[in-house]
Amino acid sequence: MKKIYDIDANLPKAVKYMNLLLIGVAGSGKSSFVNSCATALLDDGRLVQASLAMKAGMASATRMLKLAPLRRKGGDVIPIRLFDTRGILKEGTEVVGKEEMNYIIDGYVKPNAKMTSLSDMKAEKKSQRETPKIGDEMHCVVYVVRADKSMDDKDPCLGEIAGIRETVAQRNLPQCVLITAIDKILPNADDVGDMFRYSIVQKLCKFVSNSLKLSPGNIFPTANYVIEGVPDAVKDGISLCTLWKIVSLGIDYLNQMEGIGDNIPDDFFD
Ligand SMILES: Nc1nc2c(ncn2[C@@H]2O[C@H](COP(=O)(O)OP(=O)(O)O)[C@@H](O)[C@H]2O)c(=O)[nH]1
Ligand SMILES: [Mg+2]
Repeated sequence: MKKIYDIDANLPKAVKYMNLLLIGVAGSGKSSFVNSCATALLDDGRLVQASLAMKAGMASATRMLKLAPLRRKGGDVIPIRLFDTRGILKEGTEVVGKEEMNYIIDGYVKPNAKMTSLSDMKAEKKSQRETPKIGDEMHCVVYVVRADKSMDDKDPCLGEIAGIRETVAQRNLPQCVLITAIDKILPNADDVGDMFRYSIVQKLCKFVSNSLKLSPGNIFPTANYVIEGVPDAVKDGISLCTLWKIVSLGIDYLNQMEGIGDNIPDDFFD
């Protein structure tokens, strides 16, 4: 928790907020992840509904580049912006195309702007930035999939993600996968605190890593709070660990971009 509270110290001067983009189909657990992080960070003995979660199976209510603040204990806003996007799949068709995604990643779209087609978004001048800077760009792309959805080679979600993955990889932007609802695939949901010990979890991570050609170190199994739940140390811990892993990818990326933090002597490559 302290590491996340102290994130300011890890951000380059030009970057006021770390921008993390959550991408996933409706019902994959994006809003729940935002809420889980908000709950753990605020640490106020109650579930925070920062981003309204919706029932599985309902059409995506998220038609915007949704953003809600994460607050530390006491209420101050933490400089991490977790953007919650409209699902990438809707009845088998891509609703946010690669061009739109690139436009968002480049920082042209302001928080809480409507997500439509590229031309419509460009026409909506009020919700656009004309010349986005590094602080407006996304610093990590996070794909969100569910552990309990049939994750095999034919899974359309993975197919869609694989398509975007290429685009993101070309930009050297870090990308990772959040596998939510791990509690649903464990023999006993109460064992989420020990999820890494289960071979079913290890196998799933390996499968996702292989099929998306992403490093196993960038696959993060997690379990979110569900609406009926109450805060507990285990879920708080899982949410904060997962958030920290994502934030770390963003920090590494920014340090690389700014050329700081590497401390390589001038003659090293001579
Ligand atoms: N058991 C369980 N349910 C989850 C988890 N994450 C999300 N859900 C449920 O899945 C449904 C969809 O989640 P939501 O966050 O609205 O998905 P979104 O459309 O991607 O924002 C809701 O009913 C959540 O309560 C999880 O980690 N475990
Ligand atoms: Mg949502």
